[in-house]
Amino acid sequence: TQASAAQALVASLPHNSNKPGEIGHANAISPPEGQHADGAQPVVSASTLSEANASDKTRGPHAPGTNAWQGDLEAARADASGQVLTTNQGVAIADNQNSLKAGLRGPALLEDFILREKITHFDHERIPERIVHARGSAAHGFFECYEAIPDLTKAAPFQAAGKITPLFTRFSTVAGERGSVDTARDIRGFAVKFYTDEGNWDLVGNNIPVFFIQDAMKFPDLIHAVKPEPHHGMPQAASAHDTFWDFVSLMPESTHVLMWAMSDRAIPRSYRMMQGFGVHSYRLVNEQGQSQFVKFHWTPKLGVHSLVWDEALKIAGMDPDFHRRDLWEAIESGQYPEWELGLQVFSEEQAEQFSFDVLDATKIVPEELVPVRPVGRMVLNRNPDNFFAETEQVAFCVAHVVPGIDFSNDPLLAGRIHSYVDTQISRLGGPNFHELPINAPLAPVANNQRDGMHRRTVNRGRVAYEPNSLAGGCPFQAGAMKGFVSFPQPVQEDKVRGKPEKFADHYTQASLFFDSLTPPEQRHLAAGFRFELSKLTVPAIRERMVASLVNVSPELAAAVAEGLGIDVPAPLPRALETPAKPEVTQSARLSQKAFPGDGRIATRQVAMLVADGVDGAALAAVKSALEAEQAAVTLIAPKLGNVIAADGSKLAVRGTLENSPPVVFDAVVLPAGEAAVGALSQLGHTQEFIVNQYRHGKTLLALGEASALLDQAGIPRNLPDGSADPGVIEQAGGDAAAAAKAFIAALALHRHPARETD
Ligand code: HDE
Repeated sequence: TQASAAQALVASLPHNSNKPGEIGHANAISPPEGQHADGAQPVVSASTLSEANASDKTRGPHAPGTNAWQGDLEAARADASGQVLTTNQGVAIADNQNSLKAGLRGPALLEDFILREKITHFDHERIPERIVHARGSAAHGFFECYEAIPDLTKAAPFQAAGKITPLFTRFSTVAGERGSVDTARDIRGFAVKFYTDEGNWDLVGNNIPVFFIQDAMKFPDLIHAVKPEPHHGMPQAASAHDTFWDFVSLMPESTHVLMWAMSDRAIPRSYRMMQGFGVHSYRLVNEQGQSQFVKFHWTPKLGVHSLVWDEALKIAGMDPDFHRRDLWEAIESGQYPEWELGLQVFSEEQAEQFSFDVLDATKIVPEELVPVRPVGRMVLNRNPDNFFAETEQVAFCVAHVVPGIDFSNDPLLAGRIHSYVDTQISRLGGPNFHELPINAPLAPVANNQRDGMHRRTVNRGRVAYEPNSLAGGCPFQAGAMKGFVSFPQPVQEDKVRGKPEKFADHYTQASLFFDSLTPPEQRHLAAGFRFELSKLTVPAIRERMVASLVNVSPELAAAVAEGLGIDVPAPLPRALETPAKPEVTQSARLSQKAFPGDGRIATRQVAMLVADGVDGAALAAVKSALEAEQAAVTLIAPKLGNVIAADGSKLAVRGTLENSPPVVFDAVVLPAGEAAVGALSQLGHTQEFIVNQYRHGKTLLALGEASALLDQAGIPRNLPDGSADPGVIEQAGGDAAAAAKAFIAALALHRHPARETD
């Protein structure tokens, strides 16, 4: 009874309805004073999926919203409900407030094993952070296959329509340390661990489809160049410094990814609103042993949307956890982010005809050449229970592939196959990291690997070798039908250190990207270069980089040079004077415009500025219209507490002008009501709020008298071309419902870049 009462309590709270399933969660939200109730039992929410198709190896169907790991994680979960405090040896602790002393004012005693155990454990709470991608956030979810594709691959997740494969996905920045800001200009990691029936498959990708270098040999150099400079440890989570630009300007193969990294792609609005790419060409292998190349694409249902740089800089100070919070809150509120997995599949013969080399990770395969075929979707529907145990200890390894997925000869990929397993051994303290609950596969594990640091498995019997007769020959080889067999690609050439010819074309696809962007995207990209290069202390590096840009686009180079106050230099010599003619010179799929999303405004953050005397009815009409669309509305006032509306009703305030800065909102509603507008107009914060919203291209709605606040902040109503700005909406005597409708339509556009004049 107690448990069901607790469940009812949690169900009534505005949280992810899957959450009550967690042991102890109900008590955690509201622990009865002085009481410790039993934990709530897991609750499985209603299912909409064809989970009957989940395989028996994944231990039965996983209803959406339940922990994929019901089996194994359940065993590892700890819950202290109803328990007394103990030492790690299970000895009950009588006093957790005072150390053992010889007399109340006397010296502490060495004998205090309880204090020593507690402090010793604390001293060792941290593990080394990831050398790259240290800062990240993750969530549980599932992959659902749209249709069986056995003709392409025998990989387990793709064998039946509706099949569910549980997964865990971690997003990250690359350069910053674990505690660095979320909104740095950087590539984002996009790593997915599929717990398939046939073992774990890790698809360790990024939100940008190309990389800085072509060969693993250069990776430590790249990372040493981008990390804080070693003499003074600055700057944190930023590529805007000499060593990074020194390196990349000497490595023209980086030019293509620099286009992406200086574009809006490197400052996503949300992890939920970015694409993911496997980057390398991989192989798909079917049951018959036939293989084709594949590039993996994740496309977000919410569309691809970005911040603007000025906003990203300000958010960094005001909410360094911006992306972490966004992901967490979306999942808690039941708005599960979703991506479609698409495959670009092409044969070896096709690849040979391309003007670029598919083994070169600095090149894309334009979608005009090979379209992306949707094969399934990923839904993230459950936040981790514990950041350290899951998000921090999860170990993604490029080497984790399953039958049906194989590698290409991409020389960058080859280095990665080695690196990830190696790094986990030091980061997670030994070779048994696969036993950590978050890393353990759902598929059974049986082998003769034994012992080592932190071994958890208690292997029985005296046999730890194969072949054996004493254990009946077990575990035995699976054979080619079931086991992993590498694709038998013929190899017959000289051992060399070098690169194929087409790798030397460093500019064609950089130009393709730039030329495929919309004018505002191009402006942002040029401004990205301008900002970063303006931070350099060595002018020669700046000039060398601009000289490289001349090869991409003289127009871009001129814009950047102008912004830096230098003349456009002569182009850098090209490694390949006459590159192959590209198949496409513009691609509609490179601009973010190609990914507007589903047109919904769910989870968009809307600020409503209020003060005493607001017109409560108008505000309520707009608020309920927004909430009907699942936007997140926050009432912001000069101070916390309640605001008294003109009709005497009370409105509860959730944020203040001081603690809720404009940059963390997608749009703002300014209230009607003479007294409220008068009060807000007296505050510098109000003007700053409105000006920031406007400058960052966001949607503004002025109800009733609030048009005066727009006037006071100097907000133009027209775009530079003279047409009306669709993102500045005034009720101006009209009805609130119509204003709300226009506001919602404008908010669905994400931003209004046509307004930008700086
Ligand atoms: Fe990584 N990378 N990387 N990388 N990478 C790591 O593994 C490495 C590369 C990527 O959320 C490390 O567990 C080498 C490309 C992601 O835990 C390390 C090379 C792509 C993550 C490592 C590359 C990535 C990592 C650091 C060049 C996109 C975070 C800690 C040969 C396709 C995964 C760790 C997570 C993490 C090495 C290049 C993506 C050291 C040697 C290309 C998303 O093993």
